[in-house]
Order: sequence, then structure tokens, then C-alpha cells
Amino acid sequence: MRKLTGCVLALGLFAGVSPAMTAAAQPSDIPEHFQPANASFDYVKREAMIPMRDGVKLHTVIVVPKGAKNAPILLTRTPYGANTETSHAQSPHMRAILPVGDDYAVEAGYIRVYQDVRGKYGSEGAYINERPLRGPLNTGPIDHATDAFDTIDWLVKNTPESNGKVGMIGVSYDGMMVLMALADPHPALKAAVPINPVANTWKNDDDFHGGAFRLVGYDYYYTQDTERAEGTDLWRPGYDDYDTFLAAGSAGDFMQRYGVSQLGYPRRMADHPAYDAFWHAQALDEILAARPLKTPTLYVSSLWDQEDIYGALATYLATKPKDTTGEMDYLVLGPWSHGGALRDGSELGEIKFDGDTGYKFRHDILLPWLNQRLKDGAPKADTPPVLAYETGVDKWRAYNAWPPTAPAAPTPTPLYLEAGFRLGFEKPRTSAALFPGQPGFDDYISDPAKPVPYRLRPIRPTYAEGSTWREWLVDDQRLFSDRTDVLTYQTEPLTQPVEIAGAPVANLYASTTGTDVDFVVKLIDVYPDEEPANSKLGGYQLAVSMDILRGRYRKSFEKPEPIPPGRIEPYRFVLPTAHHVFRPGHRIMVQIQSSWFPLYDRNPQTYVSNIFFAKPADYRKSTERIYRTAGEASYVELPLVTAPAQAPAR
Ligand code: PG9
Repeated sequence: MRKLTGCVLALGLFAGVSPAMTAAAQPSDIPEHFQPANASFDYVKREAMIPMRDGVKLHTVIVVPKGAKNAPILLTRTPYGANTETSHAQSPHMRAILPVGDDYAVEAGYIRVYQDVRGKYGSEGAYINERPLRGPLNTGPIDHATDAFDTIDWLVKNTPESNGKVGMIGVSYDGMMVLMALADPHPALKAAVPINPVANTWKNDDDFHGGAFRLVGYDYYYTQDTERAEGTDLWRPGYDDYDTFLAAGSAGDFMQRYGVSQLGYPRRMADHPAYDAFWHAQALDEILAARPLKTPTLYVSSLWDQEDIYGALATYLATKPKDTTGEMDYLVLGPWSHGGALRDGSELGEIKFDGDTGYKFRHDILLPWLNQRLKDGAPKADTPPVLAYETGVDKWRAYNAWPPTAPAAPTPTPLYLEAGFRLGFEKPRTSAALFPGQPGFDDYISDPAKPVPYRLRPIRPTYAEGSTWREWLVDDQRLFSDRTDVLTYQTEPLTQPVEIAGAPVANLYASTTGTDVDFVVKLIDVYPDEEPANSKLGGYQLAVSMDILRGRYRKSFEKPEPIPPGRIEPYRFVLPTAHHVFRPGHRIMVQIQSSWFPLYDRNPQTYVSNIFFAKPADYRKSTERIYRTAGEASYVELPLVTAPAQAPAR
């Protein structure tokens, strides 16, 4: 049959079969060099392999607005794929191929450049997650500061449409690339915008908070560090991450079971559970504070950042004292989750804001600030030193400094835990001796076999379809307030607004029957029972600031110490910055608990030298007592703004 068909075809006897197709050497349908018909596109896209000083070449995509002349360059260095970031659509329009958050740059005629960092996607070289700057942890000739320098040098010499001025911008990892470029900036780098950058991953950015380890990061390292391009997602035996992580045991056990222990960075984290020299040597807030300020920088921080709530503000606060001209460091605090400044910022979960705060930031704040520094002849922008969105009243406010100075300067004011699960501004007068029948504490049992979930179960993997990871910091905390292993204190409904601006500080006097324990403290705005505009907000418990401290670090992050069982000890830790008004009719609430799972690994509650490798027998129930007597008064220190609020800035 096959022979017959061959004969028939050879004779060209079938109607519609052209003689040319029967020829022995048929040309391929695929042209040697296909020319896209893109003459009508409003941009030109070029790809380059830019040589670094050590000979390694970095893959770079340069998108130039058609007909551009003397245009500034906006550069992002990323481990997430330069081609991905410049191919959001197959479109003739630059606005459509770039990320939505690049809208302002396209409208203003910027040349947009994305580059794959060393070792990722199209770039040569080895990938080292968060490769430390040259110094004790990196004795080689290159780092991300030199790579940014060499890239900028090449770009200004090889982009004829440019005016020779470059800005850098990026969120998260890409924001960290901006911070690293600032360590030794190229003179053509005229403006830098780190948005939610990772600056110090041990100190409350992605990987550790208060010394507790963020288990959910393993998903990130699995997709990011298993392949040069994007790896697969970390597999799961079931639907609910609460079960998955609980069944695995310690973080070290999880690494073994899921193959994560083959990856360099997770291994390094497990080797360095405390804030030791390894973490100090790569802490960008500490490093940049010691370098001269050479590049104007607009730090962007998100008030509900579920990944890097620390880096932008910490680096701003660390470097600002060197800004003698007032022209170098600027700060924007927005009502966003991670990266929200570059998305639609109209709402987060159930919480609505004053219009699209992301769009407003990009067009009214970011663009004029960039234009002043990057566009030839652009007018001076009227950017205030600090622009902060105030949640609760939904207003942008301009300040000269952060925390604000007079007349809006906050005063640290204790809000005390009281008997009867109340909160008040008056120090408790109760002493155990005066009221022998009444204990001066409240207590709960913390059971590592039943840790408190950090959000409503089933908890989906961080980046899975249907995951609410991005908005979990604004989840209703009502779910947890009546658990027997959560202490919940609240004020009466407020008769006056209570305004805070800055970082609340948790101060607990506590004892445990174990030898180690975690404390989670949540500062919550409780809505009135009825909220006619959105009934789902009736009685809603909105966290405005919350964090965790691993008890072994109560005296020092560098040198952990066991806790003497039964001894009352102080636990003081700084919570994330808030800028919020608790409105009349609302209550202020504080919740205290000893686990937050599986966001953080469980404290075994028995002191072991490295919790990553705790054994099943180390995990034990313990009883926690939180004291509220005159001598051992527990409280949350609020950065209370006593002066009347300023008028809205714009
Ligand atoms: N926050 C992300 C990150 C995770 C881990 C390491 C570095 C960065 C990110 O969004 O890039």
C-alpha cells in the first residue's frame, strides 16, 4: 500500500498536488530569516548580549519608542525573564507588550530595558540567589553593582536614541538589584526607584521575621532555583498547606522530603538560623548606610507587603541621615500589598481606597520625579520628601520626614493589656499582692501539634491558582480571635479618632513552661458591627500591623538563649510601620498567640541549637502567661499622633 501511494504521488496523479511538491529537494516552509511585518509597530525591540568586565554576557531586551530621540532609559535587572517582561502581548503597541505598571514610562516616551541577571534565562554565568556584594562573602571581581555599572555603561554608548541618562526601577528582587547598583553607581545613573526591595531578608523581608523562618518561601526557591528559566512548581501531596507542612515536620525535614535540600540558598539559610556575620555582611540597609549617597532615590514601601515589608523603609531610614541636601532620599508609603504600586491600587481584599492609588502613584508622583532627573529640560517636580497614604481615612499626606515631625510628630504611647481582656491607655495599678485571688496574667496552651493557622484553611500554596497570598495581610482576623490559644484584648468603641504614624512596638512580660517560644502580636482595627456601605465589613478585624518574635532572640538576634521555664521575661519587638486612623465607633484590638502556621515554621518550644533540624520529640506543648500587673505591664506602644491631622497633601 505504501509503495502504491509512493507511485501515485511520484506520478503526480492526485488532483491538487503540484509538480513542485513532488521534487526531491523541497524547500522548507520555514523561511531562513523570517522578517516580521512590524513596520507599523510603535516600537523597535532589540536584543543584546552585553559584555561584563569578566567576559560574561548578559541578555538584555531594549524596547525603543519608534522615532525616539534624546530619550531617557529606564532599566530593570531581573531574575524573572527579560523576554517575559517584554512580551506580555503580541502587539504592535509598546504599552501592551510591557507590564501594566510600565504605563507611565511608555506614555512619557522612555526607552525601556529589561535584563536577565547572571545565570538566569538568556544570561551567561552562574546564578547565585541574592549574590552578596563584593566583600567578605564575595571575594570575586563582580557583583550586581558591577553588572549594573557595566550594563549602564554599554547602554549609554550603544543606544543612539538615548540622552545618556538612565534610571533604574524594580520591585522585590528587581528592587534589590536597584539597591545593589547604588553601592557603586555609574555616573549616568541619575535616578533609582527600589519598590518593596529585599534589603535584609533575615530582618523581616522574605525569609525570616523576628528570627522565625518563613516556610512558604520554599515554593519560591523551587521554581526559581531549580532551572535556569522558570522551574516547575513544588509538588504537593494534598490540597491544604497546613496539612502538608505539618506532616513534614521541621523545615529541615521538609527540605529533605521535597528535594529542596539540593538547592544552595535554602541550605545556606538552614546553616545560618541566627542573625550572624553571614547575614550582617549582606544586609543592604547596613551596607548602604555606610556608603556615600550618589543617586537620588525614591523608596517605595507598601503598608500591607506580604513579602518585603521591611526593606524600603529600613534602607530609607538608614541612609536618610546622610542626605544633607534633602535631594537624595524620598519616601512613598502606599496602601498596597507586594508590588501593588505597579498594579490597580483601588482595593485590597475587602478594603477599598481613594481611587486607583497605584495609577496615581505612577502618574502623579513617580513620573514627575523621574522626569526631573532623566528628561532633558523637564520641570522640577513638586515631590514632597515623604508622601504617605493614611489608611482608615483614605488620604495622601505630605510630610517633611518619616516618622513625621511636628505638628504631626508621633509620641510613643503605651496601650496596656488590662484585666477582662480590655485595652487602655492607663497603666494597670493591679499588683498580684493586692488581689491575691486574681491572677495578674492571662494564659493559654500553645500546642505545636495544632498551630494557629495564619489564614483561613484550606491554605493554598503561595503562588497556586486560587491562592489569596497577595491579600492575606488584610484578611479578617475574626477567625482567630476566639481560639483558646489566642488572647484577644480590645478597647471600648472609640469616641475620638486615634491616629498612628510609625512603627508600633510590642512589649510583653511573659513566661513559658517550655524553654523557647514564639510570640505573635497583632494590632487590629475592629469595625463597628454594622457597616452599611459594605456589610462584609461589619465587625471586621483588620490588622494594621502584626509580626512575630522567636523567644530565643528576645535579648539578641545574634546570640539566641534558652528561656528559663516559669521565669517572667520582657519580650520587646518592633512591628511593621502603620499610618492609620482608628475611627470613632471602631475599637482597637490586640491579639497574642504563639504560632502562625505554615507561614512560619513551628517553634518546638524546647530549646534546640538549630530549629531547622528539630526532631519530633522536641515539639512539646507549653503554657504561656502574659502579665498585666503594675510591675509587669504588657502593652503595645503606639506611635500616637496627638496633634490634629494635616490637611490632605493633594
Ligand atoms: N519577594 C520575592 C523574593 C523572594 C525570595 C527572594 C527574593 C525575592 C520577589 O518577589 O522577588
